[in-house]
Amino acid sequence: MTVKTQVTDGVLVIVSDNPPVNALSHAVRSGLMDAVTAAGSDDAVKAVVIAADGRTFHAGADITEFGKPPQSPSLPEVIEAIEALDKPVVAALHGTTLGGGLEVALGAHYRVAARGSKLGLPEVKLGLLPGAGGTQRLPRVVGVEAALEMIAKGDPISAEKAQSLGLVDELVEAEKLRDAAIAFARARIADGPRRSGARTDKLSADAEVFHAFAQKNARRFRGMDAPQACIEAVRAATEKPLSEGLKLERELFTKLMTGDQSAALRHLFFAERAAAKIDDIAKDTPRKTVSKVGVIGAGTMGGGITMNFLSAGIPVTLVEREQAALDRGVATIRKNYEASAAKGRLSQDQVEAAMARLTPTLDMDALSDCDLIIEAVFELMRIKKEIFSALDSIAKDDAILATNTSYLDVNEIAAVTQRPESVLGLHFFSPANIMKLLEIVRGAKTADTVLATAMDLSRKIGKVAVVAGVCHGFIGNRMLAQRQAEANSLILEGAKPWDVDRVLVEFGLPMGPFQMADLAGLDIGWDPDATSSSTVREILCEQDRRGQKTGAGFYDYDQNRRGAPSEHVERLIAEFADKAGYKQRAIDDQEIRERLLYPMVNEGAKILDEGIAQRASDIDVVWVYGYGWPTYRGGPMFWADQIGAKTVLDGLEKHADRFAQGFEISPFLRRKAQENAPFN
Ligand code: T1G
Repeated sequence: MTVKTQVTDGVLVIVSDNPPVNALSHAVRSGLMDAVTAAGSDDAVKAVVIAADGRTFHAGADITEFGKPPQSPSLPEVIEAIEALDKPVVAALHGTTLGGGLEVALGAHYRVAARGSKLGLPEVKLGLLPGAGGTQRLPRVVGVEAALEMIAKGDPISAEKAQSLGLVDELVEAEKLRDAAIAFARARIADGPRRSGARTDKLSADAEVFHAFAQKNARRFRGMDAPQACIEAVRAATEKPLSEGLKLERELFTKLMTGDQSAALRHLFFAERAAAKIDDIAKDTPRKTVSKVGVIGAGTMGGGITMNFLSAGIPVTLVEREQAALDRGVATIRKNYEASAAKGRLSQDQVEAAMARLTPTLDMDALSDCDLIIEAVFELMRIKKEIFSALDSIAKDDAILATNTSYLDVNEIAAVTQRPESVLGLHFFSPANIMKLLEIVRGAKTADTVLATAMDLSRKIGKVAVVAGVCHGFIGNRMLAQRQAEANSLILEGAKPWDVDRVLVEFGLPMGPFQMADLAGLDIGWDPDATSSSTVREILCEQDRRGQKTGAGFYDYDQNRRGAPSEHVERLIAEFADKAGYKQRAIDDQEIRERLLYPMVNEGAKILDEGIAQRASDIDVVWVYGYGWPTYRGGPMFWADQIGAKTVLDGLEKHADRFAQGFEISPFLRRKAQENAPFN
């Protein structure tokens, strides 16, 4: 029984129990509707409490029901019945009251919440808007500006904040919630219902508020349909009566629900959760305890990696070869923490607590009591092998040994140890303390317990982890290399670097390959002693145009590091191309887009075919969390499914004579095209 009821001294307590998150499935909606209807006609019932068992009050509509034929009662019907009841209804909120769950609570007349619980309307993160009255009732309760923030951004707020906004009437300790809600309901019998929908006292707002809000968040909302619809719906609450506002909300909701963007964002919701599952190892595979971590290398990556563990409460021993480098690394870690504190994201006590967990040392032997040791040194195989063979005699027997390599062969590194089963790759992305993605690289001999432990640990440090097999560049960088190769060819054939970048930015990526190269520095991997003007990039470095840091690279930069197209670079490329035998031509945006993105999809198909990635949605998670692929396009493989594998194949065949020597179309892609079948 998903919804149970019990009457206690005139108070009907309705309790849902639909694990894991009390999603408002058809069964729950029916149970709620039956209970509320019964309450209406039962004179013994003087008041109602709506509550839930398990870890949370309703965390929203059941997303797995989306796209399927609607089943009655709908959530708006249930909420209307709750609001219309002529007896006070109190919602008892714990855990994460989200989406349709908060809309149910807004349909209720009063809300009692557990301290430390959260409330929010995250529908916009699914490419939707609250579709069961949230856009009309929330502004009536918390005011227009607070409602805009909650609805158009979708971030949850604390119960404490909700009380300060008037959204929650009483805060209690979690263990006292149910009783407190019943007492609250009993005390409101005389007052009767207080309907959110009927309130107008908080609805006055200057029309400029909406324009200013959209302007202020333009960068964040770029390319997305849902935030604009959210703003329009909240505006309607200030201009229309409730019934008309609800009607517009429904229209906007239905339009978004049937759109590509919401399909992409819902795909990512489940893709992110699927990525955590490792298909071929048992769910109950034993996990190792990781209570102390070692990091070798205090550079940009080592420092960022270290912060993840310190912030998660795990002590870290940080090893460097020279004192100066060690001091620099520790100072950068403290500077990053201080910066977060300055922004109010951390208290000074939290900064000091994190720094107190850090043990900097020049002594590798200090790693002998670490449960996990992560090597984050220069990307040279020789150096990595030296470190791992040394670690083999230093690390304790059951320690996990990990390399942060971005490209190199993890099996070759593991082979220099007597314990390859304890070795894997943990490929963090820069800045490692911020980027959510973690590629967990599974070696040929990596033990299941080591893999399962790494996956659990990634959640603990706030990462979204994806398992990748061993190949050059794993999942993300291997596909990126295809795009980069085409970008370099396109500029020799006549496309301008700034046009190539513009096409990808218009597609939704934060920046293009040449802007990215200038940001990272064109001299990564460049050897001034061996340079020979063999590529455009080498020539730029030889001319000290090494990117933003030298004020010039592919672009010319002003003092605010704003880039502008460079006539000098345009001439330089044309001369280089001419010498290399290229006959430059005009290249349109469509060709640029197809030649940058289709080879990525093709490489993704190879990665799937080789079993380097467990599933296509993992590739999508890698690109969204590691490379800024626009969330509303779902990821490269989901995007390929939306346009069709046949379209990608036709595009690759159309440009085949342009691709680099040795470029091959994936047989797996051909099969998908022939079968007109999706990757996901
Ligand atoms: N529907 C169906 N399944 C859900 C679900 C939902 N709303 N939320 C979670 N799950 C599944 C999830 O797939 C996973 O399954 C398991 O529950 C545990 O989730 C009309 C239209 C609540 C904060 O967007 O943000 O209401 O992988 O691993 O980290 O306006 O889940 O185990 O098989 O994420 O503790 C709005 C979505 C819906 C909230 C818990 N609500 N959920 O996080 O566990 S739209 C949301 C979350 C809506 C109305 C509209 C999180 C969580 P499995 P988990 P967690």
